[in-house]
Amino acid sequence: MIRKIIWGIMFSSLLIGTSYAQTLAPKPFGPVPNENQMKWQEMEYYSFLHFSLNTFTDQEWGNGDEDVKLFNPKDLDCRQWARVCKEAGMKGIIMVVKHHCGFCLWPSKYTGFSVKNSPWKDGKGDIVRELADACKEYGLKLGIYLSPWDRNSADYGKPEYITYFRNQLTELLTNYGPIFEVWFDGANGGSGYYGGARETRRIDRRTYYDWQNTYKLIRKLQPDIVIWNDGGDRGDLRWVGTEAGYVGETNWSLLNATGDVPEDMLRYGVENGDSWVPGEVNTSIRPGWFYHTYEDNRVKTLPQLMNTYYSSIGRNATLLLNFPIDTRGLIHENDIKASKDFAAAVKEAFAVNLAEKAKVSASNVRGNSKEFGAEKTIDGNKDTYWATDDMVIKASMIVDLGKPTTFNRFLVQEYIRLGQRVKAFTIEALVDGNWKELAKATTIGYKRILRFPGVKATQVRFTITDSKSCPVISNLGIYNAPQILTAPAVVRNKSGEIIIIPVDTESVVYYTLDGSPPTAKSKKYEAPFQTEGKVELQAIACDPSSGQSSPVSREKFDISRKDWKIVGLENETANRILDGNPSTAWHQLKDLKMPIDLVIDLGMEQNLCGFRYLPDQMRATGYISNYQFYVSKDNSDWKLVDEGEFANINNNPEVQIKKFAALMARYIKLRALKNTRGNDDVGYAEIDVITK
Ligand code: FUL
Repeated sequence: MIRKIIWGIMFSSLLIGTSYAQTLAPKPFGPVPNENQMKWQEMEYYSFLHFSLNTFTDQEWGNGDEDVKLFNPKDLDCRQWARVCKEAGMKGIIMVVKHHCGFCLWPSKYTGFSVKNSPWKDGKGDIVRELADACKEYGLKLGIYLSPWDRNSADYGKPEYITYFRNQLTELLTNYGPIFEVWFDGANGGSGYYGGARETRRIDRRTYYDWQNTYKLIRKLQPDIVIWNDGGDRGDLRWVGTEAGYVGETNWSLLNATGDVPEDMLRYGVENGDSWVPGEVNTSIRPGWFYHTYEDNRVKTLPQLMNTYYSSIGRNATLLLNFPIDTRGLIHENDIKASKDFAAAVKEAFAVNLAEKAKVSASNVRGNSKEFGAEKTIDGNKDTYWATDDMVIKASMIVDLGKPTTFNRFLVQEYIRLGQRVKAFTIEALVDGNWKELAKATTIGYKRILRFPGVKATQVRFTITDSKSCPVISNLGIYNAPQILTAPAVVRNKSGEIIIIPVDTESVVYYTLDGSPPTAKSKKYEAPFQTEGKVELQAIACDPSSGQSSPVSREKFDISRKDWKIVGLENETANRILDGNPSTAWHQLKDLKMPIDLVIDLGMEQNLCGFRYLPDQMRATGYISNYQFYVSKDNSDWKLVDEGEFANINNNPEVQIKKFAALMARYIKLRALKNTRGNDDVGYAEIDVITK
């Protein structure tokens, strides 16, 4: 009997032993992405297209009373849009089919404020249809931006509008094939035309739209969709809290399903959040979202776009890059060139994975099983991974490149289907027999790319120093990306002196003042120099060793501000408004109440035809949203020459340029009527005028 028992024990432990040989995969940890979020994340890069009546009125936000007859793009070509996006390496397009003004790019049954009453194609056109066809032809996915705020609709603010909104969504989600993403912007409620009422309508962002029922409708009509929502109930994706083109270095794909989401949380996610809500970085290739001719020379440069790439896709987010469609109905040539150069530079940077043929080893491998070995990070298969034993949350991997190799980029991916786990890691290189730290970072997520100065080494060590649970790493890459020179910054101070600042100390700066493109044969910049009157400056930074040059910095300065004085203020720091330095700002005194004026004496009469206002670039406060602009010859008899809103200044605090009919005056007055936060803080980084 006893023998039988002993045999029994031995036999069953043999069985256990065999089942142990087959190591179990780690269990999911915390929230994980659903299939739609997974497919979306793998798209990585796709475009936004902004096009509306705004394009023809040169505005960022329309009021809802614009004349539909203005909408007449003569050369509209959705195939060009799709081709450009495809060639830029994008995987899809999100079209703004209705912006805040309410104008619809498709002939909606539910409103007359659409293409059907415009001269374009005699009112028979449908841009959403043409774009859906073009996307299909080019193998791109289609998404839509439908603004919840509608400054045209008479019903906005009433329950009837929700029916209207859902009717429009239903049209869009049933008639145009598969839609991969739907985008509900957070700008909501305020002044507008509202069917002629011309008033201010406020709504409660949390309750008005009854999002949960709208979500049900969306998921019924398009089961494979992801929902982006910044205005109310949490969707599948989150805004990252800025339109400047980056997400936090620490970026958890998690949020809590309920409760407020301060901007910080948008930027970084919530480490122990209860829902999978990954970040999407949305930014425009130009300062504005809509097309303005005056931005033709302000298309982002290659270094700026590369920075955006590393600060979005390189930080566990996707990149949604906007092209404004111009008045012809096309993506502008400058934007095409920028997006192509960007695609080529990304391709070049990641063309050769130096780790691909390396010998890899790990400090711990789950169950010592080949299935979870370090090799799985370089096998080119996104569904295999290196994992450690359950209790091991610190581990390292050594990548032996076989010979001294120069590199400056490290790429790593977690197998996020099992959750986002890593909290901290380091990269080191074995230099002269010692481990030298190259970079230290926090989260990884779907993809993390680190940049560091080039180093030559044979061995690289990747150490996970902290993780929520055993790390699960699916991919690893080491690259040597070519150097990209950055255009120098140019400022003109109050006394008219021009200062050119290259990004690094090695490069040499050359410039021109006659509108011609600078080369290494142009004038060399040695020290700040004095200028008077209007100046057009172009500058480049050159690397003397490679002969390479940066993109061109172009700045047009108007009259010098040498003799300007801020009227009625002894405060020296107020002169920051005129110092030409965008990083310094001045805010009005605390006890003032709106409306708050700023009066400047230009020293002599000038032929004025516009002004520029740059809000505080360092602190997100005191942004003027509604203004009046006055001019005077004598500081007593004032003439109102312009008034309105600085649309979207809250999310995109770029320089605001306003023009008016030219007239002679010596004094200017910028009157702040409201700021974006509804308080009495008014700040300025720079104020300038435009003269004829
Ligand atoms: C913002 C909007 O108000 C802008 O006009 C733009 O559409 C951008 C993508 O979202 O919040």
